[in-house]
Amino acid sequence: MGALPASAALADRLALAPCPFRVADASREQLRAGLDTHVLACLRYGREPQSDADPRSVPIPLERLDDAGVAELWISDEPVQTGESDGIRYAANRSILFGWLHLDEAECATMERSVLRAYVRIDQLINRLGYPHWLRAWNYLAHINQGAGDDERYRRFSLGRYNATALKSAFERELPAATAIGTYGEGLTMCFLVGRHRAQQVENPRQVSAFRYPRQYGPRSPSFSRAMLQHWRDSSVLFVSGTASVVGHATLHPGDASRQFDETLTNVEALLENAARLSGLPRAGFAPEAYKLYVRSPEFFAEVADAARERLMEKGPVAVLQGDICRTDLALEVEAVYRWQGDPSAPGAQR
Ligand code: 3EB
Repeated sequence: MGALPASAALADRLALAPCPFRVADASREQLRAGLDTHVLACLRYGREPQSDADPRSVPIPLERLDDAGVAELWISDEPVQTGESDGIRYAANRSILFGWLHLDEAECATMERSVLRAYVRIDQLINRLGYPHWLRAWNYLAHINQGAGDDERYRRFSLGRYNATALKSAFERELPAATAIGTYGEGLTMCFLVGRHRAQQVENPRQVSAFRYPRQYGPRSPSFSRAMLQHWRDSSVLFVSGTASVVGHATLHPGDASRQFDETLTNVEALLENAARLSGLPRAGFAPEAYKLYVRSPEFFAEVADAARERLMEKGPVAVLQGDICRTDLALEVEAVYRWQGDPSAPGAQR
């Protein structure tokens, strides 16, 4: 899978639409007036996040440990159309759709079946509306580590998700970038971003693909890609999955948040380099547009705060959220949206 010659890649890019969204942090004041017509999604954080009737407003019960914004906005380049169908709320522009649904605790009692049905419902909706390609999924599951062995809620979630994705042909290449994090709330909130065009899967050479994890992590492997890369006319976007201190398939540095943080950023860098190699886009042109740092406890955040400030917060917006990571030996996890806009000084750059 070599990169296209630069001239062909440029010609292909000119045939694409401009990127139809950006990600931004929102303050409480910005949200008071209600959501603008261009907002695709508003992810509201907090121990008891506000919820309202707007289908784009998604309460995520995770405490925010930094003192920046209270919500993450996905902003469309044109007014969006909203809807609700089969319990799924969504907003779309001409090329992407953001949607979400909530399963309550009663539905989580039959997790495998409820998650399978939720994914099938989502697939039916996005196929009907014409946005069949998965880019990104977020799964916020209360009590994610509850239950022993294969009865753990996270493993039961993974089994339901696998059963849904394995229904599709060539499914391993179509898996979205994903996050699975434990919350203080109840039930499971699933958010997703899908598009009209297929994105490119990017795996991490330092890590076994999650969809190939061995049996010891559960009866079925977690169905997600390490990252997905989508090209637009003016820029390319790399959706980076939840990334932690996992090398090969093993957790490294259990109990040491600081070394886990270093290992995690090494993983993100390896992923970016692989995205650059696969696409032919110079690494130097990729810049972080939005970052999240999930930490299991405020104590772990205190251990990495200086490093996080220097290595992440000085380079772009970062939300720090307290939540449980899906393996109990992981202290933290990051996720990111990177945008490639070209770097005129880099060799091989096209713009
Ligand atoms: C890992 O590398 C860490 O099950 O959707 C990260 C991102 C992790 C997504 C998921 C799990 C998921 O395996 C855990």
